[in-house]
Amino acid sequence: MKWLFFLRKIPLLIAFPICSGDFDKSADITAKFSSIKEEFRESVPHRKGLTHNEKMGLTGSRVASIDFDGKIAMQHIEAQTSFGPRSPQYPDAKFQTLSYIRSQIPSSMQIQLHEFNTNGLNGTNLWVSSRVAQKKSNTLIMLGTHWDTRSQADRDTDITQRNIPVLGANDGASGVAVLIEIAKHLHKKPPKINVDLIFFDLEDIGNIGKNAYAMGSREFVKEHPKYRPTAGIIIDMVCDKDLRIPQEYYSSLAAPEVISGLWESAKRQKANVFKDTRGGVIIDDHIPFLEVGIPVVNLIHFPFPKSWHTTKDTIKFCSASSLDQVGRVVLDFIHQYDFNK
Ligand code: 1BN
Ligand code: ZN
Repeated sequence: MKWLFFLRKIPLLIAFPICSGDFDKSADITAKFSSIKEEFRESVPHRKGLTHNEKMGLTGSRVASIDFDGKIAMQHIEAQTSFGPRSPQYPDAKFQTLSYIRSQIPSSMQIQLHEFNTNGLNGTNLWVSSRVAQKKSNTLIMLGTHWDTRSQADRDTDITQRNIPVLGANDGASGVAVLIEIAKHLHKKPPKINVDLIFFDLEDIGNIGKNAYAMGSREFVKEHPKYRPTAGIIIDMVCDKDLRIPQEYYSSLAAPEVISGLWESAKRQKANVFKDTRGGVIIDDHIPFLEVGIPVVNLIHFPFPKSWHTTKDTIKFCSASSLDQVGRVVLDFIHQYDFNK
């Protein structure tokens, strides 16, 4: 596919010079964890040659009432930001954040740490499996978000602030907050399909030094060549009071069925933060999956809010209602899958 070739060139096209960060202090935080040996997980074959409805297993008009609490999701943002920035130069905050996420995941779910080193940086992806339906369903949906934060507020209007790290209430903590609450919901109301939740590290260090965006998800895809979920959704920057989520460019092109399913869920859930318009070209954690043919959609606020990559990315601009809408739409999408499709 021609566009896939183009997609690989995008990081070069958007690259612009920014001072490199000081990552020499970055300690091996992941060494503090006992390394969990990764087990091979049964891969689910990617479904080809099916119609839109067959691929998505959508049944039409069943409207589930979805139990998702945006106010509790706000508390997860509060907790994460209380640890400080979660970028490579803050290993203690990173350790605390990983511990926090782990502590919030229901005990019925399995957790694996995927530790990696790329460009001289240590990273940890946290992989949660809620394979309740494992024996009954071949469908596996991957929900992902990044848990790291940007090491420099390089879009701050005040140039004296641009070396200060971003706190990442929206850009980092909001996606984690939604995934934690989704995990709790799935524990209480298990779906008929398998769901994985992956918290990616090192997403947000692109164009700082020689680093790229989405390094953690890229390492994950590279090191798990047999991991082939049916489809996936990446959630990023979803708490702003003026949240608007259009249909991200590459997601529309490469995962149109997932886009249609999500926007149908948005209609059912009356989630007006979802807009029926084409969004921007975003290099996020969905790209490494798209590159290997897995249809993954990026749900992201666009055009980016003013707080993006600035010192203003604090909980002050977040809203429980925005988190609530995103959580309900993703859960509606998951529960709409037909049994054993
Ligand atoms: C998302 C949040 N991203 C960074 N913070 C990805 C991105 C990459 C967005 C390039 C715009 C351009
Ligand atoms: Zn960012």
